[in-house]
Amino acid sequence: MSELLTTPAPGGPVVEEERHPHEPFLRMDRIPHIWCSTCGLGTVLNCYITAIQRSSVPRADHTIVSGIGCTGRAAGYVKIDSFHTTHGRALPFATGLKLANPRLKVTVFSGDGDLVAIGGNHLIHAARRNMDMTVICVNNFNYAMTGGQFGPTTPEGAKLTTAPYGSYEHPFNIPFLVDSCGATYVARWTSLHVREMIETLVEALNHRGFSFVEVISPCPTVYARRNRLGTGLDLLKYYHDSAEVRHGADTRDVDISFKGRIIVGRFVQRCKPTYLDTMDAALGRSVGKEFVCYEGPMQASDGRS
Ligand SMILES: Cc1ncc(C[n+]2csc(CCOP(=O)(O)OP(=O)(O)O)c2C)c(N)n1
Ligand code: SF4
Ligand SMILES: [Mg+2]
Repeated sequence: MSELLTTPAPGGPVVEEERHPHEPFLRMDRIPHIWCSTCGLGTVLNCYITAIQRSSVPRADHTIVSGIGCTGRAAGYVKIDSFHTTHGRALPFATGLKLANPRLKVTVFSGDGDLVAIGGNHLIHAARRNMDMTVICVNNFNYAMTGGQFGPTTPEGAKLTTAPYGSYEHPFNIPFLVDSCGATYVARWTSLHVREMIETLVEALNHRGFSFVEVISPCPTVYARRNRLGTGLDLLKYYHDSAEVRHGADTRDVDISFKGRIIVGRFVQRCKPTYLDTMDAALGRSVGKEFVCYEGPMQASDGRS
């Protein structure tokens, strides 16, 4: 809901200015944004900003790191400490940030190409380490910003500029990938599932360890046009008709096929020492005394300790 501000102009009439409640969290000097009409990215950003406010982490401790791409633009729009890094390198940058200042809540907000293709190596190792950070991966099934090349998340049979007859590669099932590598919180929603996505993002932000949220999101300009899937609204209708909520689903069963059903929900939530926990313990053993660079109880986001 918007907010009406009344500004008395000196000696003149009272001017009414309409402000969006998220304005304090946006770099208004960067607006209007570059995203196309009915692209899902605005919705995901909106959910993230709401989740920041509902999380238990103070605003000053939130940081956002993005790679390059349409999704990567998010870091430039949020008014918290933000870093727009090189393509595929958001995760190592975020890791360095967390190690330099363990108090920060570091969130990587980036695209499927950035995180799973060029940055795939960094993704598996961040998950393996249970690195203390949250990753929001916006999966639009293609490299959108560069004109729609296919990649490792493109469903088999989907057409893109570099796959004019349809991709014939097996795509990654991203939740299974990060789960099998060691992620301790894994969820998936579509950009239609606003309420659920916000709840999940709050949980992910409060979680200690590597939390990963995949958001399936419309790219009407490139992916949908190439595949004649209609407008952004048509894609939301498809999500509505094809999404099946299955909390706790075995991640091996959540593959996405072209025009197929989409299993969504919170799949994994487990408690395991994080990278900083194991680093503290190892350094403590080396120097012969307790070494704590990050204070706080060992706790999963569902409150289990
Ligand atoms: C090292 C490097 N390689 C390639 C590029 C070109 N490039 C820019 S954005 C992009 C794809 C982004 O895809 P994705 O991460 O899925 O984001 P989307 O645009 O789909 O949101 C590529 C290949 C680059 N900028 N830097
Ligand atoms: S090209 Fe696709 S992902 Fe990029 S802003 Fe446009 S609709 Fe969104
Ligand atoms: Mg993409």
